[in-house]
Amino acid sequence: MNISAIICVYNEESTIENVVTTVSDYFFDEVIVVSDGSTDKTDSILRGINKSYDFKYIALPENKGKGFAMATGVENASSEIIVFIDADLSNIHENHFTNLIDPIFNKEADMVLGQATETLINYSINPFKSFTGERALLKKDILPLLDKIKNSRFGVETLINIFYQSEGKTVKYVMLNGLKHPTKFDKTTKYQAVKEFISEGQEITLTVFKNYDLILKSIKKTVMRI
Ligand SMILES: Nc1nc2c(ncn2[C@@H]2O[C@H](COP(=O)(O)OP(=O)(O)O)[C@@H](O)[C@H]2O)c(=O)[nH]1
Ligand SMILES: [Mg+2]
Repeated sequence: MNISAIICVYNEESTIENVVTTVSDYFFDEVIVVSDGSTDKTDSILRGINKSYDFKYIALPENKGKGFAMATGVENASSEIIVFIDADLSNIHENHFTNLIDPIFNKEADMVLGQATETLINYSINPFKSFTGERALLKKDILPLLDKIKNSRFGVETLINIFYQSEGKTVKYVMLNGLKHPTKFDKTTKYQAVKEFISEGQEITLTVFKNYDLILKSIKKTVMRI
């Protein structure tokens, strides 16, 4: 089975080069980078490294949200397996990719969610762990969800998670040792970070309301199992 890596980026000029070159050096069959209307140096950095690194670069003319960027990546992907990787990571290493892919290859899981160990919140108590940007899955499984993903903005991870639950699919968590994922408070001012948390929370809540049918379906599945 072939593997496409998809990196969605919005204004990550300090980390994008290292993430894209590390991903491109790994033996993915295809690497797709989607810039979501970035306005900082991200775009010029990507055009520069695209001369020596072989990846498909898609620059969306305006910011349409994380979900739209992810869906655009999937529409342009030619492999059966998709690995999403956020653009704001540091200490990223080849082992992290192997950890994400192995359970899919070995048919142990339908979707693998990676947990960066170097974050503010300890993994075992992190209520946001299913919102991770590092995930591996089969393209055929999310194709039916693409239209919804496009409009979900930051609700995208919640949407994919509840869809997998409603379909009764197996989800596995893997630790990505040493990987550093900054919080919004590391990336921007306190005021802006709080603002982003609130709007992200609203987008996630909206996703839950809009997809209540999926939640009911997964509750039914769980109840039938008991
Ligand atoms: N903030 C933001 N990030 C986006 C957008 N589109 C793509 N991304 C990328 O999605 C990833 C996650 O975004 P981030 O703001 O770090 O969210 P968090 O990890 O949930 O705190 C990063 O790699 C961003 O560059 C967008 O519209 N807004
Ligand atoms: Mg982030």
